[in-house]
Amino acid sequence: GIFLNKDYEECLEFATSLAQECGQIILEASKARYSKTNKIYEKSGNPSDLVTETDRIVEELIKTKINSKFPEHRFIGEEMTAAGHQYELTNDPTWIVDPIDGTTNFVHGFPFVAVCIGLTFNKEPVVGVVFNPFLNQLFTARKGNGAYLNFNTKLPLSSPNPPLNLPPSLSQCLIVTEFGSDRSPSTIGKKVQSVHNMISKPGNVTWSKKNAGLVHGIRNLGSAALDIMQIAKGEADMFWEIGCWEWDVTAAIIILREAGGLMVNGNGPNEGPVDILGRKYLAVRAGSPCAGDETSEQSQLRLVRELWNVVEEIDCPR
Ligand code: 2AM
Ligand code: CA
Ligand code: CA
Ligand code: CA
Repeated sequence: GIFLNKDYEECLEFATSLAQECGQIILEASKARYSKTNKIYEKSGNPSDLVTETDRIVEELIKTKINSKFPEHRFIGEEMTAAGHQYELTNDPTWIVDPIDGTTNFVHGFPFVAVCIGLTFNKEPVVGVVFNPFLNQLFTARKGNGAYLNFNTKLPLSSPNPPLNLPPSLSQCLIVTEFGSDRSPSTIGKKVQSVHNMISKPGNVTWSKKNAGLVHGIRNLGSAALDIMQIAKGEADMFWEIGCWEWDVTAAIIILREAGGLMVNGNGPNEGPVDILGRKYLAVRAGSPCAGDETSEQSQLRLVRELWNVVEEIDCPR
């Protein structure tokens, strides 16, 4: 059927309290993260691809609660997918969930961990909640209603005034990226090369004859969703990641968009809307145009093209 504004509102309220409940579970579990009750497993024997008991418990809780509240909605979660469950994204209302984004952080107590609950309708993200219980930061959005931090701080943090300018070029940008869990030499080699291209520019002579940087800096929080929240807040300029999945980005995309940010495909040239199942993502924050006759979106796209130019094309099948 159709989705009305009040339906989005009800879904967002439901997802928000569910995320808060899960956040409590995650916090409690992290206090016992090396105990026998919270086992840590390596997926396919890969020490950089972890899953814990808590990931599974939280996903199961979310799935159960969604099924009873919205029995006609579909559900996609990272851990059930890891267990071999097949699915396709349809036009039906579909909840796309990452019970713990930043599992490696969770295991170590590094406080950038989030539960992500997103809802798509007609394959587009329409409701999103990203909650970091360690820092007590709750990001929420529903389509057409803006994005908020902890209910009453509107995003980006500079809104409505003063409108932050977009950086005039890539060389003034703070970039957020991740290395992901795929450490195969070809993938990681291209990611490292891309980071190299972003961070230092051979022959850039503006600062010295050698040793000059290209961008202002690169950050890596260990949670793709929280990386994107930094863009939604306006505390970093661009996010680039190849290899994450729809549950990392669905909730984050609607929050980012409602905060005026742009999400496109991670490898160009394709300036159309991001392929949510495409595993390649590039986000730019909101901001006033940085050149006189440009719109904000034109300025954002100019930064996108600059970044596409310096990153490697990485093959990343589903
Ligand atoms: P996870 O903690 O839910 O597994 C850091 O690696 C970030 O990238 C996390 O958000 C992590 O999600 C996500 N991630 C996991 N596997 C990935 C992969 N193969 N490529 C890129 N990102 C991945
Ligand atoms: Ca994972
Ligand atoms: Ca994730
Ligand atoms: Ca996860």
